[in-house]
Amino acid sequence: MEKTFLMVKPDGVQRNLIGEIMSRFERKGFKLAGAKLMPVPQGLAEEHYGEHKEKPFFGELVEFITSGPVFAMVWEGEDVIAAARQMMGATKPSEAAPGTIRGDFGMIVGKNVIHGSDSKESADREISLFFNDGELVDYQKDSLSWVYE
Ligand code: DAT
Ligand code: MG
Repeated sequence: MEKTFLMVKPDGVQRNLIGEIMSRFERKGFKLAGAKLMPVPQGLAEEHYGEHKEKPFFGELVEFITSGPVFAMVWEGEDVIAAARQMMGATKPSEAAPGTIRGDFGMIVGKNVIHGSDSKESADREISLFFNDGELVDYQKDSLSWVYE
């Protein structure tokens, strides 16, 4: 089953949105494989956002993601990477559809509440950056027979 890395950013944690966001993914039918509240050290932030290091907003992005704890999660499901991106909404909250996380809870691109992997490669990379193998749990979830055929 495909896995994705999702992270409630410091603004979402401060604004008490962890439960709301996890609830959306749970109700959708994703299966939780791991989760933790954690600070993001400078080096991890720079590596995680490495693809943006030449962008003018890189400094602010790293400063923001290290400004308070994040809630890091790994969720599993069929096409879960794309499904989670749909549920997050567009990068700019002003362009994110109502009903999406960024559309419902965000106002500006610099505080857009949630991160999610955008491809299989980034999911694998980000999961291994934030989680050790021992922190991911593989278990049977019988209710999934009511989610899938
Ligand atoms: P996403 O988070 O939707 O994958 P991204 O990978 O293009 O978007 O950018 C990573 C983060 O960087 C994004 O969530 C918010 C910030 N960001 C992106 N574009 C920006 C911009 N034009 N100005 C300021 N911050 C920006
Ligand atoms: Mg991205």
